[in-house]
Amino acid sequence: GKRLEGKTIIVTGASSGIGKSTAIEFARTSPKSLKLIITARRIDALKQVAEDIKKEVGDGVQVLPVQLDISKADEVRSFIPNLPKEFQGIDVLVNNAGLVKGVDKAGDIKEEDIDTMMFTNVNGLINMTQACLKVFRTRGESGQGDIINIGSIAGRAGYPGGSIYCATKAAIRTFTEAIRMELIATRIRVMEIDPGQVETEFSVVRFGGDKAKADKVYEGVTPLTPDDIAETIVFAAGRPENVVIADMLVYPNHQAAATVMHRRS
Ligand code: NDP
Ligand code: 8X3
Repeated sequence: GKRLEGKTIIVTGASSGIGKSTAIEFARTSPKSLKLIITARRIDALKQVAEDIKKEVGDGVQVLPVQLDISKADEVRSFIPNLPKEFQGIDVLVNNAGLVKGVDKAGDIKEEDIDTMMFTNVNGLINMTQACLKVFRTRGESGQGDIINIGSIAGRAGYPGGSIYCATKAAIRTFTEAIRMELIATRIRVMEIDPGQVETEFSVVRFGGDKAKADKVYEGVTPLTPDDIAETIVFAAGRPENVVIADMLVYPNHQAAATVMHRRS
C-alpha cells in the first residue's frame, strides 16, 4: 500500500504470465499515484494489460506500455532515455522477462535456441539492471532503488532437457548475489524470487506453441498461478526500506525439487 505510493515501477515480460499478474497486483496494492512501465515484445498484449488495469483500479495508476525486446542490447540501451521524462525516475525494476526453448539434450540443442535463452534470460536481465542502476545511483546519498530478479528452481539444480535454461537461471543467481555485495554501501536492494512450477505460457513457448504438449506438464498437479508469484514480488517490493527479501523459493504443494513432483494418478 503506502510504501509503494508515488513509485515508478518497471516490469519486463508483462504481456503474459507472471509479469502481467505482477503489473496488475502492483496496481491493486497501490492504486494511487503509481507509475507502471510495462514492457515486452507484444505491444498489443501490453496495451490490453493497461486497459485491464484501468478498468479494475481506475486512473490513479499511470500505465505506460512500451515495446522492448530485452535480448537486443541496443534496444535496452536507448530504452530509458526514450521514456517520457516523468517515467524516467525508476524506483523498482522487476526483471521477469524470460523463456525456455525446447527439451533437447546437449549435443542436439539448436544454436538459435541457445542464443535466444542466453540473450534474453542472461544478457537482457544484466543490461536492464545496468540501465536502471544508472538511475538508482543518482538518488539519495549513495543510490537507492529495488531490483527484483525472477530466477527459478531451475537455477538451483540442473535437470535433463533443461541444461541451457538451467544455466541461464544459475547465471542470474550468481549475478544477483555478486551485485548485492557490490552495492552494499548503497540503499539499493537486490532481491531474487525463484518459482517452482507456475502455469503460464512458459510451457507453450518451450514446446514451440504445442498447447497439448504444454497441458501435459500440468496434468495431475495443481501448479502455482501467476498471481501466487505476483503476490510475493509485490510483498518483497513493499517491505520497509531496511528489509531485503534476498532470496525466496516458492513451490506448489506437489513439488519438492525441479524434478520431484507428485502427480495424482
Ligand atoms: P510467459 O511465457 O507467460 O511470460 C514470459 C514473458 O517474457 C512474456 O511476457 C514475454 O513477452 C516475455 N519475453 C520473452 N522474451 C522476451 C524478450 N526477448 N524481450 C522482452 N520480453 C520477453 O512465462 P512466465 O510468466 O512463466 O515467465 C516469466 C519468468 O518466470 C521467466 O523469467 C521464467 O523463466 C520464470 N519462471 C517461470 C516458471 C514457470 O514454471 N512458469 C518457473 C520459474 C521461473 P513477449 O513474448 O511479448 O516478448
Ligand atoms: C521453470 C521451472 O522446472 O519447469 O523455471 O524448468 S522448470
